[in-house]
Amino acid sequence: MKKALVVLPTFNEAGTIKKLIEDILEQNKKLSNWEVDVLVNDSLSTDDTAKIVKELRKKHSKEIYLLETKKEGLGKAYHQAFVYAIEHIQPFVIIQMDADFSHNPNDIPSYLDKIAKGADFVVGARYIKGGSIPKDWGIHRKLLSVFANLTIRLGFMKLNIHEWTNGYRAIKIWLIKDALDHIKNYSGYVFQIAMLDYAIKNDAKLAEIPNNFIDRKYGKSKIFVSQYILQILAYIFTHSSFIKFIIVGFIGFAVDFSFAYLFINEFHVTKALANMFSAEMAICVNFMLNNFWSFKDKKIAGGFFAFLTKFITFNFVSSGSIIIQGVGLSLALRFIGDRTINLFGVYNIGSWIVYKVLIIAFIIIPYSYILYNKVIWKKK
Ligand SMILES: Nc1nc2c(ncn2[C@@H]2O[C@H](COP(=O)(O)OP(=O)(O)OP(=O)(O)O)[C@@H](O)[C@H]2O)c(=O)[nH]1
Ligand SMILES: [Mg+2]
Repeated sequence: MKKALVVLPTFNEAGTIKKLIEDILEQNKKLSNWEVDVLVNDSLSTDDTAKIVKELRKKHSKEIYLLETKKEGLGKAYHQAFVYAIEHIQPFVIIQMDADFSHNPNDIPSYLDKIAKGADFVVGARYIKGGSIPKDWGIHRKLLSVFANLTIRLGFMKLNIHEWTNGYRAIKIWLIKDALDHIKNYSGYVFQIAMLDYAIKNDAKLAEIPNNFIDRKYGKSKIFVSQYILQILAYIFTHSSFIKFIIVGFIGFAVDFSFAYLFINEFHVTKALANMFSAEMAICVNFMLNNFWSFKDKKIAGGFFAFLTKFITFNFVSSGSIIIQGVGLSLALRFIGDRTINLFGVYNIGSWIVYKVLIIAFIIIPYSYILYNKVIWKKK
């Protein structure tokens, strides 16, 4: 028998907690290889949540655990529960679940099934086939949820992961142990994103299963939306190699133009030669910034020669993007046309500028990002 521990963070969930714990423990009847226990971390609810849990413990002292902590946010509550579970309960897997019945306890066996089949981290996904968000959610709530997930997916350029924010998950204890140091910095709801990001970066085996999120019927939501949005954006900005790669791209562009300008106007070098110099300067700057910042988790190791080999390869990849731009632009000019486009009735720009921007956005960025990840900064 392996132990699965369902962690329920609670703040004023007296309307649901009794039935929820009973429904969770009921799952034991369906499971022959698992023992399912419950750990409630109650952050000093002002209603009867803790009292109800204590009452239930009289009958189920071995299956129900209760922690009572100060209210310091969802992430903090999970962190405290994880530390307690590791020290005192030692389950094989932890299931995270909201205590307001938004997550159906009858789904627990499906999560455990995925874990038994080898997944380290199972996410209940609302945005895949078979999953859903509540129909009766207001439009702003729907938009917030959809856009938050989309922003994170694009921000991390991880298109195969469809759900980042839902809190119905099963995670193997070894992964939680490893992640403790990382997630302790995120005390709010953004902890969910930090936990999944850590799992991806550490090559955990992920699985998504459809989740039908049910709107809460009792109690109040604790989410503070504007703070949550800011925390999400800050997290992506500080942890996404894709965003950093884009910023480095802009810096490279600025370096290229500034040096070309300087060589041509100050040092009177010929235009072609000046542009070759400036392009190489930009390549050097991009390589260093990507190595020591964007992809610093995968920094080139193996000494000077490994570094030099990668630098030369990087030059080839960069030359590839120059060639793609040249060929793409001449094809577009030839087949779509070379004309002047009037913007907002004010500016006239050559159509080549539009082509160039589109080629960079839809060909050069994916081309470089994929090759950087697959060739230059490969995972060890
Ligand atoms: N212990 C503890 N639990 C919390 C805290 N904040 C939220 N929770 C619990 O975390 C779970 C999710 O919080 P909710 O307020 O339901 O957030 P949500 O599900 O995103 O929002 P709704 O759809 O409005 O319910 C619930 O079980 C809450 O009681 C906290 O600071 N401490
Ligand atoms: Mg909820």
